Amino acid sequence: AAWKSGLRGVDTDLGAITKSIVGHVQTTIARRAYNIDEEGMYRAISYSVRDDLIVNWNDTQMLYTKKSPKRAYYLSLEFLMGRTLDNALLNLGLKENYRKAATTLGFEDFEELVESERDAALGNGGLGRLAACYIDSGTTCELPLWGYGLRYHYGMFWQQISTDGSQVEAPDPWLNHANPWEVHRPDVTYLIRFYGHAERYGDKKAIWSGGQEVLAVAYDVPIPGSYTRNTNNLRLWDAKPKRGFDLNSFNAGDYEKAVESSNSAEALTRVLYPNDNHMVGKELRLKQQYFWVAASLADIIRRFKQLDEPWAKFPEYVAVQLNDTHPTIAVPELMRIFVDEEDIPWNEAWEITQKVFCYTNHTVLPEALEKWAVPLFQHLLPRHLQIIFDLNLYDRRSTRGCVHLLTTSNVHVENSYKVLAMANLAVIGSHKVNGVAELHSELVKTTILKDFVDFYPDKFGNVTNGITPRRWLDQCNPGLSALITETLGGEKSEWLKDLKKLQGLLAHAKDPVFQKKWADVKTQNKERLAHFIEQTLGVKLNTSALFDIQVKRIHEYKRQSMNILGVIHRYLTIKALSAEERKKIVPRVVLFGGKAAPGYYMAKLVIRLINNVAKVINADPDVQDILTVLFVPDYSVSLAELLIPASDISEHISTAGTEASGTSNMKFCLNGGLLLGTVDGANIEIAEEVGEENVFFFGHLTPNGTLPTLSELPLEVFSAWISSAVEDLRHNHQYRPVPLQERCPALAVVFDVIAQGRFGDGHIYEPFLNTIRTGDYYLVSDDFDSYVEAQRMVDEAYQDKAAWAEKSITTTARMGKFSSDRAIMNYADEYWSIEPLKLE
Ligand code: DL6
Repeated sequence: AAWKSGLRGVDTDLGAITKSIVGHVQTTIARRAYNIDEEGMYRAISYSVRDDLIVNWNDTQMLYTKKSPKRAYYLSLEFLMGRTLDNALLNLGLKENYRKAATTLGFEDFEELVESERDAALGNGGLGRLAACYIDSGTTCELPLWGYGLRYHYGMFWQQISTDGSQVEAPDPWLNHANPWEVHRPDVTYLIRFYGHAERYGDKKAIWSGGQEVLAVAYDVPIPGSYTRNTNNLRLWDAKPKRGFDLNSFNAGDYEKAVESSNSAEALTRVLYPNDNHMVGKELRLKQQYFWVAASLADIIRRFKQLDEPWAKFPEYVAVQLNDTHPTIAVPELMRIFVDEEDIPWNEAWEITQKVFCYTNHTVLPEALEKWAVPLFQHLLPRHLQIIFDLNLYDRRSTRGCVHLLTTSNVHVENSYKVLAMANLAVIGSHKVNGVAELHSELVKTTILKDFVDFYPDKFGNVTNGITPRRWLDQCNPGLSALITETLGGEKSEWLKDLKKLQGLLAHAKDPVFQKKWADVKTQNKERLAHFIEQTLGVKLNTSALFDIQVKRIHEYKRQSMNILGVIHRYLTIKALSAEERKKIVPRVVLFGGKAAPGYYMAKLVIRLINNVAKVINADPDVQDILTVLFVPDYSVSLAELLIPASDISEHISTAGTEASGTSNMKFCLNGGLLLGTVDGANIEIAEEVGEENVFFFGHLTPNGTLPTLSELPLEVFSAWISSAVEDLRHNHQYRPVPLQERCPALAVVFDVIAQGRFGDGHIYEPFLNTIRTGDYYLVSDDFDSYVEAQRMVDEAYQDKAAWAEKSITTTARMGKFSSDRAIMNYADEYWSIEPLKLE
């Protein structure tokens, strides 16, 4: 407890906190204390907490300046932070004091205040939330780690569901109310150039001039660690016009033209592209990428120059992590700065550049791989294209022509044009490349980047993803957190900072008294969720039912389709039973959540089907309290915090070889939910840790319903087997098609029911049904029978309450590996070579 009081920079007793809140009410937000509303109180409290963070933040930055450690910079186009206040209070150990202070000031329901905060939804899904977990863990592990991203004015869209069940997108103007968690830094700005022309001279040098210039302005978000005073920084860039408006047009009375350029500058950071695992080749997106990367590198270089060290030492002070290929333009940009601006000879510049970057790949899906058309790139970044061409020649010589940065688009042969394969550029520009789970890292090497492996075998590695147990257990599941601390003894911080300590729960897994307490927490979490759902959607849930949850982006490869088709199958099965037989059924609540990219027709059709199936099932008295189905709109980090602790089973059912890792699988299991999944991504490692007997695996590619133990089947063999088995199945669907009726009779019955209009006009769903009838790229018909069988096994297992509780406790107890503290230390040691630096 010492760090909470004595070591802190700010007075944190109750009186001081109350005074600081009232001070902010009166000055920062200019209101009177006796007529402040909830929104104002939330802001005043946040400013007060921020004061505390900023004291720590300043001290940490001063320490870094004084000691000049090597630092790592995490470049991510997405940081899906969610809410901040609760997280900051828990990390600072001040939640109870602030709760009391708020009560003193007349705000009895502190949780309501906390929940009034809007999510910072600056990300699409797994990749952005991973960045947020890593930035939390980096600080908690006291690493000198900064994040760099963009300050989008509109985050991930607000999802609404129309009366016909379809997704409707609305903007999310999250900055409309001032954001207390950022510090505007007009003193930190850089000028960023686009377009123009590049003239070569000398040896591989050039002058880039003309075009458009835009200002990048910094906004800093302090990132607190848990049980430490260390506070890191997330620097987000916003775009501003270089000049307010064009004076000539203004003087000539053409006001529209006068503000045109300032509008175009500000449009840069206006909105996050809402695509997950799908590349969109839009100029504005490329502009966003360069703007962010150029500002971040300029900032890093300015800091390095203050050290007055030779350039050769740059990699001894700087490591840059490329989060997917989005920041890959950093490679030619650093070369441009070195060669054109700093006069460093090309070969030396290239050597330094490669030592700075590491690249994480997050997907092997072809449609997600970034490829930029050369003409577009040439137009926007003419100098960078020259550098890439030079690198291409250079690298092709050293790899005897086997790897190439340029490939030909295969849209139509007659229309073919060259594209830049950004993953290839990221590989040659980095000294380390990793995937995000063991199977995925192997697939990266055997599929999309296989040409590089022969030349750079030592570059490739794996860092399995992780999640922060602070947000994903302590914060979202306070009941379970308290029970764990009480059971393990000692301070909460001990297991929160060393998650392997959860293994101490294993000794209690069979204890009926402990099992009862464990199950009670789950029931309370279900009740909390049921209350929210009744309030917001007006549907009552049976909290003694098995809660089965699938929440993630809606994507064909994630196969929400199979889940809803399975639900229909279950419904038809129950309907065929007598009233007596129905009483024996294990009641289920099936919850879906997730957003579809606005242009993703098939994913949106699946949302519509889910909603319309839910409507019919929930209105049918025959299945009342036995089966309830719901699509929870506008899935977000905050909603995840409510849903995850309430699950008995969660579904992670991607086609084998398609989900790089998944991280929600880790969150559910950490909260004692059991996993129903395919042999894919991190599911495999979760099963290895928690024991195969505690997960429900299924799928055509899961021989005999069990995981081919990796020790028996080496990973290379396993990954090769998965890829070729998937390919064979697809090939057969394409060239030796068998009618659905024969392939999977149970599924054919479900299709007939949909087509006959049981869930609204059947024609609407024909395009979706046809993707499975013919082609079935995601192998739904191949896996459906074993999915239904796995669900039957879930029902059976759930009936034995003691055995289920034991499975649940064992699962939580063995999830220690999946802390993002482990993952970030793995990056720190093996990729960045940075060390913790503690603020005393
Ligand atoms: O690594 C974080 C996360 C994985 O857990 C998911 O399995 C994977 O689909 C996701 N990948 C992307 C790639 N998109 N892009 N660009 O979001 O990364």
